[in-house]
Amino acid sequence: MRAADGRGVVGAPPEGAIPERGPDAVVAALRERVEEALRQLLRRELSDAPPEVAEPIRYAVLGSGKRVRPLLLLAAREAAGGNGSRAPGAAALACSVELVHTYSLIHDDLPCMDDDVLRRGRPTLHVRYGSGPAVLAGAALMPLAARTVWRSGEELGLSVRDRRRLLTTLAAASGGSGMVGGQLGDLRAEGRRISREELEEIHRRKTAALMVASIRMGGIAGGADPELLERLERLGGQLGLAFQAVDDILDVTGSDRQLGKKSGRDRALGKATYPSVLGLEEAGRVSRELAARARRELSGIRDDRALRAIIDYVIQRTR
Ligand code: GRG
Repeated sequence: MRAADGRGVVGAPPEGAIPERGPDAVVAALRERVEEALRQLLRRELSDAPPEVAEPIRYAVLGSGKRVRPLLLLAAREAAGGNGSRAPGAAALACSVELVHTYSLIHDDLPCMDDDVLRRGRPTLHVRYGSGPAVLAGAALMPLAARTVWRSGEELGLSVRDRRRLLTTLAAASGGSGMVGGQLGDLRAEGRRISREELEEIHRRKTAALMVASIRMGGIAGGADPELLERLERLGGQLGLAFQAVDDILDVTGSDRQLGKKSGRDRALGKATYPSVLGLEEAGRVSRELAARARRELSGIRDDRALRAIIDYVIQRTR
């Protein structure tokens, strides 16, 4: 908001700050920034890539994802005092975690993994373009994510040390001790009865690790001190599990149309899920408890509006 003479209006929020509105509007406004940044990023970064790779990447990345991980990064950056999600580089940095997430979905859907045919309301990438292009598109997204972290960190004016911290955070969460390790645990647990502890260990790696990394990266980019970073990471860990619990519940209760992917797949594949381990009702109670624990971590955070809105969104979502 600007006065006619171009000066800021007295009392108006700083330029780029998340507007003062209800939780849904806060999430929607942040998501719009992420969508625009993703379009811009792919326009720039894929201009030289062969169309056989560029087109599948665009198809996968620009599908109708919920963008929860980049939203978390932007919200955590604001919580740490970063100056507005419109700051040059902020939304681009947030895109980096969405690129990693998209790669994981592409590979997760492959016939050699979960063999899924529907994703984000459309045929999965290998169904649309074939398994070869899907593997290549997924593989290309990882280095693109790393490059995006480095470039956007530079744009944000972050030190080389902080940019390295961002990169190592993302790499650790995506690799064998994070998402890939969780995927292995998930595949190994198929058709087996496991305990809640074992289930949560899988989900901590498979799903929560990238959410924790997103939040930590936002904190680093916003200049969070070690204490705040730890609090943000604890919040991310609880929220990541809550997110997965809701995901598992929706797989039982939702329709293909509502979810944009085939429902009932977890049961068909014999996956270990919150409802299969705890029952549907208890899974619902646990998801709310996890979200409540995530909310409790907000107590030491001054600007918690966006994080609070995302927690509410994650637990109330219907897709
Ligand atoms: C190297 C072969 C190979 C595999 C990589 C595939 C993989 C490792 C890991 C996959 C783990 C995975 C898919 C985790 C995500 C779990 C999850 C809840 C996904 C759904 O996320 P949403 O609901 O999806 O945020 P949208 O479509 O909204 O972005």
